Amino acid sequence: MKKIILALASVSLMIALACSIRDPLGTFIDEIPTTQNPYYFNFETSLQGWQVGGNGGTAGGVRSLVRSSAKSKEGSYSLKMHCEFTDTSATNNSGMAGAVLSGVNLTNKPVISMWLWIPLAAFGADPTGSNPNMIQIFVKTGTGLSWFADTVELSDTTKAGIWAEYSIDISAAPGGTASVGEIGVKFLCGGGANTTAFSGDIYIDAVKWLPEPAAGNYIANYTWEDGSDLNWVPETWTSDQGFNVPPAPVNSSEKAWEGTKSLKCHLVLTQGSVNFTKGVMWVDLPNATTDLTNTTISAWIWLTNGLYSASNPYGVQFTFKDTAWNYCNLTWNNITNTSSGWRKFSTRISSDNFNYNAGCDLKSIRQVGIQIAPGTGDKFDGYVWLDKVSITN
Ligand SMILES: [Ca+2]
Ligand SMILES: [Ca+2]
Repeated sequence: MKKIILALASVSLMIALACSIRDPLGTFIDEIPTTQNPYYFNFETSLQGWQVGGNGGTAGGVRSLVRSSAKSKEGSYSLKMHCEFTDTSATNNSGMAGAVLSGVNLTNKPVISMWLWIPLAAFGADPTGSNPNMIQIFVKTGTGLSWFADTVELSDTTKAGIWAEYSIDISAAPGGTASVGEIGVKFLCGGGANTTAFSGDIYIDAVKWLPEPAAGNYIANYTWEDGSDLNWVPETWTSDQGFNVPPAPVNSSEKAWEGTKSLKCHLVLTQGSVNFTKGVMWVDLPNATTDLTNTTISAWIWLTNGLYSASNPYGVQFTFKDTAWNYCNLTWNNITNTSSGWRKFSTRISSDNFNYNAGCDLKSIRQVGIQIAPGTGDKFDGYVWLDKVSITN
């Protein structure tokens, strides 16, 4: 019975995949966070909506924003904010950059953290004097986009020229925390000896909403730090056995997103072949009747650039089997990495996000999987690593 269902699922899935490739439905971390996917900015593939001046604010001495591989806190890229605060004019002694958000609800996550790399030059000629330069982390909240900022005086030069974490608690934002419409960074010259303070680059990366889910909010959390495979196994059904190739998946210290270990998986894909249309890695949940409705699943996957295809993108999907072995897939996510590295995939587990569903009941799930499939005509033989696969509510 299980195999018949899977065979039907595979045929329908191939149709679904073909549609997905033409019309990607990706929910990426590297897109602007929405209420469905409130996570963070890592600048790995785009500016993620950040713009000079933010949403109608003063650009001032902030002259450009580009992705840069010169420095990164997480991944391979950061956002480089080029600044030229070179005189005392009102339009040039401060300036900002920000990202427009689509009313993200941070009611339960009122602390926003970001990492900034601020060069010593930005601290000005007199950092410990009476007019230090300043950095503001700001948000605009509520229907009126009310301004709220946390000001940091750039007087502690031990934080110059390194990645340092800056955060803002928006609990007291006048517009409330239920609808955050913008987040950004503002630089202000201090005046006095710091009036003509700074020409150079500030780097921004790893902008997150804190706190991360408490342990009690994890329905599942696979980090592979115990050295085992955590009972993750490859699918062995005919068309889906891309991961069912030697050597078997194994705990690995070669790469890790979190901690020192991950799961190394050999993957062979040949689109159109009988056996390697896609690969799926599965794990049995501790409870075979787990309710996953309106939870969030995320995974860090190390992807080689061999899995990048501009014309026929490879894709990643989360997949589930319910207590009765009915099968479903969530949103298809194109693999957009042009360089090898860790990439986070995160999707709200909801029937709204079905890419394919064979009657799967999200209220009673027994297995969770990650599947990778090629675009038309593509072939792959290589390794991927999984880490920090978690389901949270
Ligand atoms: Ca980054
Ligand atoms: Ca790990």
